[in-house]
Amino acid sequence: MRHKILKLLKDRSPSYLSGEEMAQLLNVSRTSIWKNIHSLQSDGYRIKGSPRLGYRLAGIPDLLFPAEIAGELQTKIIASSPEIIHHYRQIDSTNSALKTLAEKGAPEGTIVIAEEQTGGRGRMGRSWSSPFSKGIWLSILLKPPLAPQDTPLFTLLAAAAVVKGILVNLPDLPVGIKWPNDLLINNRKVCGILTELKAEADLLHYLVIGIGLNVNSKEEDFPAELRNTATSLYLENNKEEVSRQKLASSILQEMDNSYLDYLNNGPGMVISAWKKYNITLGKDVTIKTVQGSFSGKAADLDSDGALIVEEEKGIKKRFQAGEVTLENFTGGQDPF
Ligand code: BT5
Repeated sequence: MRHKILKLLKDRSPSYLSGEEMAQLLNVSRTSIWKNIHSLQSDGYRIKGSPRLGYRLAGIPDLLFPAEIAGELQTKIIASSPEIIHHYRQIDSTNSALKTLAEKGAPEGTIVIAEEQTGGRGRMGRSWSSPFSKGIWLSILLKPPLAPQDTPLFTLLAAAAVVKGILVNLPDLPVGIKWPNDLLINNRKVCGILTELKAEADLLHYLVIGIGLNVNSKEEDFPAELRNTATSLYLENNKEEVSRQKLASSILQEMDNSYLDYLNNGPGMVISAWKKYNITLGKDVTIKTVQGSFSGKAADLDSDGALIVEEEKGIKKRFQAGEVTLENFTGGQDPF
C-alpha cells in the first residue's frame, strides 16, 4: 500500500492529490491512506498536507528504500521486484542477514541493503566501517550453476560491475580494481567486496556477494585509523554529494547485466571487463597468502579469476586468494 500511495503522489507531484481520491483509486479507507502517509513521513518523505487540497510530495529522502532504488531498474534477476529488496535502517551485517534469508529459501536475486551496519565485515574477520547513510552497504544472493572452486570469479564480476555503476554516474572518476576485491581511487580504498558461499563437495548452494562502497563519507566519517587509506566518491568528486539511490540502481543494473551475460556466454566478458578496469596487471606486486609472501610481476588473470605472478626467474605462480600490495605505485606504497 505504501508503494502504491507513493507512486500516486509521485505521478501527481508537484500538485496535490486528495485523500478521498487516493482512497477511491486504491479501494481502501481514508484512515488507511492517512496511516500510510504518516508512516512515509516518519521515514523522511516530505509530504505536505492541506485540509482542502489533500497531500503533495515535496521531497524524497536519500535513503535506499526499495521503492526508490527499484523504480528505474530493468533487472531480470537481481532486485527484480520490490519484494526481494530488504531494506534496513540499521543491521549488524547485510551479508549475515542475507545468509539467514538464504537459509530460509530466499530466491536468487534477493538483496539486503542497509543505511548502517554495526558489525560490517571484511575478509578474515576484519571489520568494515559503515556509518549511517554515507555509503552503499549491500548484499546480493546468487545461485549460479557452478562448482564452488569457480566462485572467485564472482568477486571480479562484482568489482567490474561496481566500477561500471560508478562511471555511469561519475564518468571522469579514475576508479581502478586491485586484485581481487578492492576498488581504489588515487591509491585509496573506496570499495571492498566480500564474497561468501555455502557449498558441499561439488555443489554450490548459494553465493552472497557483499559490496561496501563509501559514497558521501567526509573525512570525519572515517575512523582515525582509516583516514590515510580510505576515500569516498564525495571526497574524490570535488566534495560534491552523489545520489546513493541512483548509484545503487546503477550498480544493481550493471550486476544484473554482467550476471546474465555470464550465464549466457560464460566468463569471457567478466575477464575482459575486469582487465579493462584493473590497476594490478603489469605492476610489481607482493602477494601475501597463508603459504607465505611472494613478489613478482602481476602477469595475467587466469580464466577462473586467479592472478598469475611471474617471479624473477620467469617462474609463474597462480594465486586464487591473497592480499596484494602494489609496489612503486604512484602516490607511494599501497597501504593494503
Ligand atoms: C573488504 O575486506 O574489503 C570487504 C568489505 C565488504 C564490506 C561489505 S558491506 C556489505 C557487506 N556486509 C558485510 O558485512 N560486508 C560486506 P578486506 O579486503 O578484508 O578489507 C578490510 C579492511 O579495509 C579493514 O581491515 C580496514 O583496513 C579497511 N576498511 C574498513 N572499512 C573501510 C571503509 N569503509 N573504507 C575503506 N577501507 C575500509
